[in-house]
Amino acid sequence: MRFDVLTLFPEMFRGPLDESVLKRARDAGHVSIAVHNIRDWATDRHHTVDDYPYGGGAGMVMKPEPVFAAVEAVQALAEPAARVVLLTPQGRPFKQAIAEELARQPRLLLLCGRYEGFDERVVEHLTDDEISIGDFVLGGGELAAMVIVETVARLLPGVLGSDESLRHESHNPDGLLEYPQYTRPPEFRGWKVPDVLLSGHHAEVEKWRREQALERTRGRRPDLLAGDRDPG
Ligand code: 9D3
Repeated sequence: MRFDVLTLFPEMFRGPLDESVLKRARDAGHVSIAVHNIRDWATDRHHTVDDYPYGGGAGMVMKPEPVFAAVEAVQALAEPAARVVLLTPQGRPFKQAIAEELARQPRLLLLCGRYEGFDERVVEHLTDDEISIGDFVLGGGELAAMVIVETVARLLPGVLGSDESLRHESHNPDGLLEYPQYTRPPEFRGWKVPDVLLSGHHAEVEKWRREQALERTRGRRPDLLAGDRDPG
């Protein structure tokens, strides 16, 4: 799968995309990620990418011309045309189900905003999708784009090892939080591992884990328990 990222801060992407699973996936050719600076498509002497909002108000808005030019130029770099995803606080809340939907695309173009956001003509006429990663305030779309690249890449065939892939399939069967996990030593600073885990009684271990997962989910994420599941 090909990702193109459009941003005013390409340097932010050096690092996170070059480590671990993503590094292996890129080296193996399962994913390619090209990062582009929107400012390269600003044509005036000062390479201006923002301007004052019509009607007044605080902050600046990203001008449409460089953004349209950047997206059109990057679309032309490869085939087929990419689905254009705008990262914005107004977008639909990112979920694993959305990652699965995006992972079925051959190509994604992730458009990151700065300032107060984009001129609405960008939103209406240049993008196919708007995504937010949650109800908190980021400085721009860059970290959100990285979250999406990592989440989607992990779903692509061959990206995870067979071990990790298997866990993916068989765990969290009912959308519950994970049960608590322990490793050696059996006692650390006076804190003991629950006896049942040392008992070797597989059925009892399974029962304990199910109970723990359910209890945790009830306490921390009641929204995950049926009734208010995201329809996708
Ligand atoms: C504090 C400024 N805001 C109120 C006037 C609006 C605002 C504009 C731009 C808030 C955040 C941003 C920058 N954020 C993103 O571009 C963004 C984002 C986010 O902030 N939270 C969760 N997901 C995303 S995706 C893109």
